Amino acid sequence: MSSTDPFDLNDAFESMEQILDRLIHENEPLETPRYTYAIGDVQGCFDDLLRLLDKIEFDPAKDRLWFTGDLVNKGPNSLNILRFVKGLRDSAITVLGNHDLYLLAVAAGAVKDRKSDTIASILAAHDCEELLFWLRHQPVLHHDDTLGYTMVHAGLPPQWGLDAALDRARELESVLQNADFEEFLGVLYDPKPDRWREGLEGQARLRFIANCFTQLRYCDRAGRLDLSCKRRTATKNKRRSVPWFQVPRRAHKDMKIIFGHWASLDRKKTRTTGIYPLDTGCSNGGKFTAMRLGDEQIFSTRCRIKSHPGLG
Ligand SMILES: [Mn+2]
Repeated sequence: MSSTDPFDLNDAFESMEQILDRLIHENEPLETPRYTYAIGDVQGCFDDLLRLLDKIEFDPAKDRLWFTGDLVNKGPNSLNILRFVKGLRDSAITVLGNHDLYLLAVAAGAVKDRKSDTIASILAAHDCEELLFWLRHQPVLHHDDTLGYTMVHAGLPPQWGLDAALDRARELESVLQNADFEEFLGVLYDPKPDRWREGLEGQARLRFIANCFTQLRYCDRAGRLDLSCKRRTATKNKRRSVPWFQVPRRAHKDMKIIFGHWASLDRKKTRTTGIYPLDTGCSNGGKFTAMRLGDEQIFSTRCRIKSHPGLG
């Protein structure tokens, strides 16, 4: 690695401000990136992220990164991650995950933080307000027609195809970007309603949308969300929950969907056409994974940091 490499790990932390300065001042908008890489949940593992970027020889002037969300919490360096991804500007796209919404909810006083959280450094930072403003202006769904991929943090209910998912995403994003967004964060944490109908209104409608994009793992064949299920053994329950991407006749079966959130899902065993799970458990001492869009080559590094266990 050359001494001018922006991701030189030997002084990664000392030179954070220099790195960001350079990226902000030299990083022109990318009209046609050389490569686009989708990267699984970072969860505060900043130095592991830098090692992965080093491995793929990421150049912010030429390449673009997609992040599956949950940039923060669990790992030790959530503050640096936010500054870094924000500083990448048009070279990075992230969708919001449940931990990102949780950070916003804690900051808004809508929920109390937990002992295992590692977001205190963000809340105490001089640029906290600016970082959180940026964060709540990130999308919950990203779609690229040219590349042909769609990215969410968690999943989609079986009733939504691309157009419906895009509409629902823009509905939720407009609320998060509104001045009274804190009111919504106060009613976010409830698994009900668990089933989509077009007539859902108000906070119930928004909560269903947020639960799909940021929390979903299992649902039944009718699309009833089962947010209490985390593992495959849960499929034995009488509602016959299945992973959201294995519901028969789902409206999104022709889409290519990139997502995170589900570290215990075995990517190699998933083998569902068009389904790309990228959370490989970085914050729990697992691997960190990037997929190059187009040829779908996988790059991974083993993570060095074992952090607090908890919900993915
Ligand atoms: Mn998550």
